[in-house]
Amino acid sequence: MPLALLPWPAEVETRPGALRLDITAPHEALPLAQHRAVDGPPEGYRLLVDAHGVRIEAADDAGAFYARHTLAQLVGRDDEGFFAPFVDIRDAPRFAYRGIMLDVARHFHSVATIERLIERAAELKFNALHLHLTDDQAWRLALENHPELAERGSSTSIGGDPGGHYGRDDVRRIVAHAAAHHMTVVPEIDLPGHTHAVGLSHPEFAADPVLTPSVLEVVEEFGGGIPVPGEPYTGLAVGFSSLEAGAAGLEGFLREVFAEVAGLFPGPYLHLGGDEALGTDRADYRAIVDMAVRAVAATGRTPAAWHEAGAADLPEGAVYQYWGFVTPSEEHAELARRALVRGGRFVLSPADAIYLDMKYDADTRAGLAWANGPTSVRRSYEWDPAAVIEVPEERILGVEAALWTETIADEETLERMVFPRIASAAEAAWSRPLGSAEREWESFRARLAGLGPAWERAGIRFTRSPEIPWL
Ligand code: TNX
Repeated sequence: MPLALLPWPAEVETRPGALRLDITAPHEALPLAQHRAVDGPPEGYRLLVDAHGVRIEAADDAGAFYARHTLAQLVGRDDEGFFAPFVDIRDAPRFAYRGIMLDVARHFHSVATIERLIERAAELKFNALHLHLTDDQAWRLALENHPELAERGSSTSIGGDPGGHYGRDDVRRIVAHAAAHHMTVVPEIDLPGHTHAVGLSHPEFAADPVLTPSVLEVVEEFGGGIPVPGEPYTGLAVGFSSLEAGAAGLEGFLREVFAEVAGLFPGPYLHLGGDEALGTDRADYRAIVDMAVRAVAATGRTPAAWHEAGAADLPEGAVYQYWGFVTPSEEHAELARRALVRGGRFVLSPADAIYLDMKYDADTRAGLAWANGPTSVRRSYEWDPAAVIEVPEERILGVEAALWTETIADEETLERMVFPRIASAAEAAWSRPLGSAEREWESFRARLAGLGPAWERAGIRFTRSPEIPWL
């Protein structure tokens, strides 16, 4: 019998026969499993289904959690009711970091939407939620030591859509919900570019907008007007804003911000952005990123940044998130090399594969296409994390799919962009390298089709891409 397992486990042995389950819905299979703690790899598990019942062995709670989700995916139904096929599965992730990023700055998304995203990503064995909390269009995090940032900086979204921000209780809810699903939250405060919204309450820290030809081109194509200091920006140009490296008090401000962010988010990483700072000169870029790195160091956390921060001086062990293409341009390859020499670790988010805001095809209503788009499900799947930039596999911390929300204002659109391509990222992050046994396109598209009914039952409005033989 074909198994719709996703991501595909390390070892699967099927046997003839099935265990009848006395349940009325597939997810009820979850509590039925017994869990025994054993030695083994972090987040790994063994799932045994035979005539005696279901047995789960795992080294930690996350492993047992993933075993139960694998079991839920195995459950089938026939005339006599629900059953689980006899299997012996041994499984553990290829990479320790398996992330999904949500941009809540370009469009605000509610706590309830974020909670549902956490639940659905966790089912696919993701363990990190990266929240892009600040950008030119908004500052979405209410801070006690700097309430003015969110008060003045979160009133709108792109296109003048409704704004919003997260208070302390919202953050606590998100962090707790993530933890209950074995996910950590990585907060991002983006700098030195993407900071127009900071200038709404702190004009003293904001450099004048730099209106490069590419900025003006985006204004021409998408509207939204030219950014005006002191006024909320509702267009989708990037690269025009910058913090002012020489501004008095900037370093102290960044320390206060990162200190409070660290208090709100207990995870190991603080993301300081560093991307697309096209309006910041190189010396200023390094100076400001250095300040942010010192601010993060003071919290005891590990700095994470987009890979352009290879041009700055991040400490050994810092995490660089690579967003270039699967085949890097020389410029991006060089930045990655510099990060490697500095002892960096990498999270791979190749934009032409797993930027979930790229259109699927020319007919996709929402989405952008700049990253070699449109991006078919097949293209989102057929790449391997170890074959993108030249780094040894042990320096690859993991993989992260990113959902930018310039064109994504509501939860239905979010779901249509995230599902099904999130499944491609799940396999890149968890399963063995591309080309091994089931980690290839034909197997994937059949298994993905098998997951469709479960997504439907869960009310997920996924894109029924014609590349997948949906049931
Ligand atoms: C690039 S690549 C961005 C974002 C945009 C996104 C849209 C990178 C780190 N930044 O600012 O939202 O493209 O696809």
